[in-house]
Amino acid sequence: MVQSLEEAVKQGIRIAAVKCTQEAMSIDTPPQEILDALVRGMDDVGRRFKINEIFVPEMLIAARAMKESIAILEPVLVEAGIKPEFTALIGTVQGDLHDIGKNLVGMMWKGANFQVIDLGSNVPPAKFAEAVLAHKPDVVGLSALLTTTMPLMKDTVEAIREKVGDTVKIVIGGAPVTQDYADEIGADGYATDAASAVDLVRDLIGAQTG
Ligand code: B1M
Repeated sequence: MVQSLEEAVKQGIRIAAVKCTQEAMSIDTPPQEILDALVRGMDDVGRRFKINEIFVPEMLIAARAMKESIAILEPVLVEAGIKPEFTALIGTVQGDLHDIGKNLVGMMWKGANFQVIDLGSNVPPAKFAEAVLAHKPDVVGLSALLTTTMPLMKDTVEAIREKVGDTVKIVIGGAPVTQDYADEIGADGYATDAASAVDLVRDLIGAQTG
């Protein structure tokens, strides 16, 4: 059953994913096993996205299948005391309204079983810093799509470091952003796309969620 579930997520077949989740639950499959199948499915989606075998629409469709399955599974996960081990905070920096890439990164992180707190777009540095203090995430993701808003990434990194120093990993991404820029502003990492953002964060925080 969990194999069919994994396949349904890989193919982005929402109805099949939901049905498989319900069936797996009805025969008392351990919730962790069901969750692992969902994560494996999304991992495969990320892998194929990175090699341009699939594109943004397919990834969105697979993420939706995963999301609906998780929604059904959630009460059982809660009951079993299974919760994501890692928390990620994400947002698009101040002045920037582009959120499609940021949303994709958030979805892939959720697919990797991180708890994701999404601050939205046009997020001022101080708001990021306050949210880091409040939620104590393992990682913060900053997205920017405009050359004019890239400098806000630097301000945001500084605002976060001022509050919590190096205790949180900060990763950045977005079309105009580069690894050199990440190094320049003292971010811990840069990812070119949403699937690579999963690998990057797993490496940085040593998460064995895959
Ligand atoms: Co805007 N826009 N836009 N826009 N827009 C661009 C970015 C632009 C390249 C178009 C162009 O001129 N060719 C250009 C930027 C030029 C520049 O700065 N170099 C531009 C401009 C100029 C503007 C306005 C200034 C236009 C104007 O009003 N004069 C304005 C600015 C508004 C603002 O933000 N303050 C504006 C507005 C808009 C819309 C609101 C209309 C809309 C955004 C809707 C929304 O997001 N809700 C929009 C759109 C859709 C685009 C384009 C067409 C598409 C962006 C997108 O969503 N791509 C874009 C041109 C283009 O890219 N073809 C453009 C798909 C998305 C999946 O890719 O976001 O790159 P992307 O995310 C990727 C990676 O970058 C990475 O992963 C994702 C894929 O896996 N990634 C991360 C992203 N964030 C990451 C974070 C990570 C890791 C990886 O770690 C945390």
